[in-house]
Amino acid sequence: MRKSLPLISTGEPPGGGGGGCSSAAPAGAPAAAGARPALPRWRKRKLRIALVRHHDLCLNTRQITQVQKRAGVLPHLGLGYIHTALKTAGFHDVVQIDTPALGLDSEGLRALLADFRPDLVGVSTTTPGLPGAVEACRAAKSTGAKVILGGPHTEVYARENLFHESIDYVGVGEGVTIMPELAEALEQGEEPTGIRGLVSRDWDGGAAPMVNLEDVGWPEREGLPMRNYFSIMAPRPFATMISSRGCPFKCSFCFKQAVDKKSMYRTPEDVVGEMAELQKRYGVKEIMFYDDVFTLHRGRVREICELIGSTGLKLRWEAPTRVDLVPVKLLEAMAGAGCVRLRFGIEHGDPEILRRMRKESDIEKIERAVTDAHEAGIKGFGYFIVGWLDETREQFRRTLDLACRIPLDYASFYTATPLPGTPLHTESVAAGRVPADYWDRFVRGEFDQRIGYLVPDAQQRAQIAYRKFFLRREMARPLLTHMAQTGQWRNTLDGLRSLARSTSNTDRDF
Ligand code: B12
Ligand code: SF4
Repeated sequence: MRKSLPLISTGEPPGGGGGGCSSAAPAGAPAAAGARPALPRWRKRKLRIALVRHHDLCLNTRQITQVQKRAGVLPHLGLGYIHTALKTAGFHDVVQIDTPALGLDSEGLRALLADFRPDLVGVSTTTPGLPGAVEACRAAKSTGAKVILGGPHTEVYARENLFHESIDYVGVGEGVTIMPELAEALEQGEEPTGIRGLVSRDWDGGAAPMVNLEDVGWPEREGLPMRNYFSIMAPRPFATMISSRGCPFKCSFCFKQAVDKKSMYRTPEDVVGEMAELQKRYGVKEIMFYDDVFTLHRGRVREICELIGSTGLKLRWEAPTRVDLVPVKLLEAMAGAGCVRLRFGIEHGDPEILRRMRKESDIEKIERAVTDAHEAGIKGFGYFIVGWLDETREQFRRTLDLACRIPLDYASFYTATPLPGTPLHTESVAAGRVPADYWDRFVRGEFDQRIGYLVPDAQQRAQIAYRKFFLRREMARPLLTHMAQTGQWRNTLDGLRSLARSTSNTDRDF
């Protein structure tokens, strides 16, 4: 008898089904571009579908281990949206398997999949997370399911992933359209050709058309281990949301996706409605927005704040933004509506490197924005990048000075990582710092080593930056306030202890 899954997330009880559509799909069936009749609504779809995130093997992280380990386990909204789209299309026998949240390794994932016996498995990945995703695809294939890989990674590498035998299809772009169409084709026993955004060994459907997430509905969270998600930044339980997608800026380290060409915004009503629902249903105490730049459309943010005020919603929330998009009045409105923290993409303290990053900001704007937020009662979190191409120690020290000089309560110091398809990658290859074919070979699984740092001591610089920022006397009060407000005592203290323990004699050289 089939055991019930801890994270089964169904609109209907798991019914008979399970009949392995993969064997039902006739080889070489005629392409049915646009001609596939939709199944009648009343007919229950039998396909069993698993949506998986599995990234226990992330070589190319930009974060130091002490921080990576404690930062938290944050939900995957993309899979939640795909789940909703599948349900709307009538597919109810769907589970999301989020191995970081469940604490499962590859063996655990394999066992769970074997138990669920899916017909179709969709695995999501970033490029750095690919080794874990390929493991998940292998586990899925071992159950006899059809396997599709999707996520931001496939926007730069699509067909190349088919090098891995366990991957049948690659989804490029919107999973919310690709997955229901693929599921329907498999359900009907057809070859999935003609689907936009689907790439297989016989078909190349280019990229899927863009969708406004508001038209999909809210991401499915039912059945997810909501209490296992945590962030060192937030009180538990917390949740994540996305209120807009896309960013028109072109910072040279940032991986651009199709959605960046045309930003998409959800209406204030839809955003505030989801916030209220999260509080009511899951008792969440804080919401973390995953937007690229939350305040891109200031009028909309103002309306969100007004709506929060008029509905009487009392909830902490926080969001990412740029230093040039936070006028004082907006900051005041946000603070009044429950915004407790803004994450600023500051990146560097050296004007020359900021210019090379194509950041379109400057030190004065950075100081102004962080100070204004602080004065409005919003805590500042600064994202910084260390170890930029040819960054001198002097330039690195400017980042440290800036981070410690402005009223920031938090900071993260990523090591510069030339993601494929970015201008930073092109420049790093041209400068001879990384091999031109690293990512191509990484995608084929030829490496167990991360891409090279752009300055030899980048990792050490990141460590030093964390230590100097967080282990300062001036941080005692903000850290205590943070722990008292979020309850993140153990995690924060462990992190600080581990930073202190790693102090080395060479810190003095910086
Ligand atoms: C929130 C976030 C995180 C969160 C949560 C991760 C998550 N996947 O949800 C955390 C903090 C954990 C994180 C970590 C990292 N992240 Co991140 N993250 C984001 C961010 C800001 C938003 C993601 C999001 O929710 N988008 C909205 C949802 C709706 O979109 P989505 O998840 O992409 O899903 C859509 C499509 O991709 C597709 N899709 C997704 N999955 C699947 C699966 C199938 C089968 C199909 C068909 C389609 C499909 O359909 C969905 C909608 O229709 C993006 C930037 C961005 N704008 O996307 C960066 C981004 C994804 N992250 C990135 C990076 C580099 C990282 C890190 C490596 C950074 C680090 N610390 O070292 C790690 C890697 C984690 C890992 N091991 O894979 C890069 C990825 C670049 C790349 N080439 O892959 C991005 C694009 C940022 C950037 N612009 O450079 N990240
Ligand atoms: S780093 Fe931020 S501002 Fe720059 S392009 Fe990426 S999302 Fe936009």
